Amino acid sequence: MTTPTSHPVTARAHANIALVKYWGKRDAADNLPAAGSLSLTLDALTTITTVRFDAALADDAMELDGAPASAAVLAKTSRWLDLVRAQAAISTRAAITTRNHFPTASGLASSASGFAALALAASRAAGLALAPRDLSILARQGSGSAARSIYGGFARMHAGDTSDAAYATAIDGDAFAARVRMVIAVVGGGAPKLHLSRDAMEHCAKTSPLYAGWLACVPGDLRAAEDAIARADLPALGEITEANALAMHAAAIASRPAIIYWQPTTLALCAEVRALRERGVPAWATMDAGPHVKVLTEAASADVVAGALRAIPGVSAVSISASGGPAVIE
Ligand code: 2P0
Repeated sequence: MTTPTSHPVTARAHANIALVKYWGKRDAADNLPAAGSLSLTLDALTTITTVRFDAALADDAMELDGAPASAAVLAKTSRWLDLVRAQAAISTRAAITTRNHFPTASGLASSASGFAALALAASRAAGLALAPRDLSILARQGSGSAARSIYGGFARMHAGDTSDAAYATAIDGDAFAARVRMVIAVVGGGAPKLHLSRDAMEHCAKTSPLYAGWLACVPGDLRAAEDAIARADLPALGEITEANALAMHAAAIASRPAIIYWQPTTLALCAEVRALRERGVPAWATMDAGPHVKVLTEAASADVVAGALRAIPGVSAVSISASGGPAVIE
């Protein structure tokens, strides 16, 4: 083991929204997903992270959005940095500075962009030059959804048979990705998550009578979503997106005790999205581990969708995001 001091390396990554959700693990220790997933990376949700390995440091240090990270976040990040140190055969501690540039009070999860930016910055700072597939594995070991944020546009997470096979790949569909937009409606002012998704997934897998049904529907949804992207068929992709999110939430809601991420405003937004469709506007809703609603639409309809969502009582902010690029060194 050596203890070199590195130059600081800064990386940028964007968050992604799953169109076919990741909900359940087959191995918590190595953070292996129970099934594949599929996402769209978004340009409006960005994390910028700087990492420097410093021989003078006795412990890892982390600043998050201008303040020292909590002990729990630092401990988790430090354990993850051990994976980078093992690959690079170094023992040096690291100083991390990370900042999220998300729409004001978005209340959106940042672990996807966070671990994607961290995987790129930390591996480079440690002297590693990892291929996207290996970066994706490293990001997954921090947070499952982060594996997909290594790529721009549409990305596909593969469950794989082993840890080395559980990575994401880019889906060829950049021209189609450039045509779509995600309209993000924030519900309830971005309150902290009711249930951490990591704990919620485990509870759902253990207690929900619908969990097996949820897992059984994922492979077909992945095939249908990939076929829709290959055909640049937005209505087909939208239908799968909305149906898959509802299946994930149905499994979560059936957990005992229940995991209910929705608020009344969430359902009012879903009803508005259906009403938009009935008027011929292409719009399909998806929800994650929180009450916010993200609406898949086309660029030409994004303003109409955003205006309709803004009018729903209980919505605190609405933003429009285009497809984002891959994780890059700044
Ligand atoms: C997703 N979610 O596919 C799904 C949909 C939440 C709902 O990925 O435990 O923070 O760190 O691997 O990636 C949130 O889970 O979970 C998530 P960990 P992560 O986007």
